[in-house]
Amino acid sequence: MHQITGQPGSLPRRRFLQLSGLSGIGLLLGGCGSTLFAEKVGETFEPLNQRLEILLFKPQTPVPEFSPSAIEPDALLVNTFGETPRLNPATFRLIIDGEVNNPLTISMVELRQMPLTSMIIRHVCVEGWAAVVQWGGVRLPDLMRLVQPKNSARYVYFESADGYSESWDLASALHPQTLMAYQKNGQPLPVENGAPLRLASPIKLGYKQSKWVTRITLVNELMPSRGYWEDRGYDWYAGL
Ligand SMILES: Nc1nc2c(c(=O)[nH]1)N[C@H]1C(S)=C(S)[C@@H](COP(=O)(O)O)O[C@H]1N2
Ligand SMILES: [Mo]
Repeated sequence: MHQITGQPGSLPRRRFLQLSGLSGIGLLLGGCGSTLFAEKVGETFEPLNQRLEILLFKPQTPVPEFSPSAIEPDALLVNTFGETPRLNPATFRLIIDGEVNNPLTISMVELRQMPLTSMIIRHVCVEGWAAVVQWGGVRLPDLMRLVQPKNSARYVYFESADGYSESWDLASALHPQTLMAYQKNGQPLPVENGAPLRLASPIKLGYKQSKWVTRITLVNELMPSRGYWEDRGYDWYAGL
């Protein structure tokens, strides 16, 4: 996994400095109580409780990655339980809410301004196939630092535009290789693979990797529904 240096492009200088603060430089400007993304960035380094500090800052064991020559472009089979939703990336907003101090609504433009992480990992589906894939996107722990999970947060729900849902333990959501991906094999994420935004992580089975994620909700207890396949008898933790 490696972080690609942010591309300031046409961003105003102040904005770029705010966003680059996410990677730890700390050139941050204060927030003022709005739920807009721009106002939240400055609150990134508020102190968290110790358990969350450990999860966020003590590196969890990274999964070894593959070299670019190992990518298997044709091996990733599209696996969708129903209709493929077609979301407009220009109006798309990801909501992050629940047991957090700073609920957030964030656009694709803003997500692309955050540090881009690229990784080459193996995707494993329980139906008996696997594929080495490159994913590019925003680390979920970076988004978690923005929303500031409360002490009470234990689990994370992912809601998808096709009606799919998943729940994860907080530690797995905070793993450094858990991404909200918008690129696949160096290209924009195709719609059938979850555009504009999907989960990608080397530590969970394929059915945990929700596509078309529209909402991330932190909770203190699992709800009766723990996920689309889990409700049909599949393992909840589903670790690799
Ligand atoms: N929203 C949504 N996400 C989903 C699914 C789905 O049906 N809907 N299928 C899951 C399963 S079983 C797998 S193996 C992967 C497949 O991802 P791909 O279609 O990009 O290969 O997506 C997962 N995420
Ligand atoms: Mo799967």
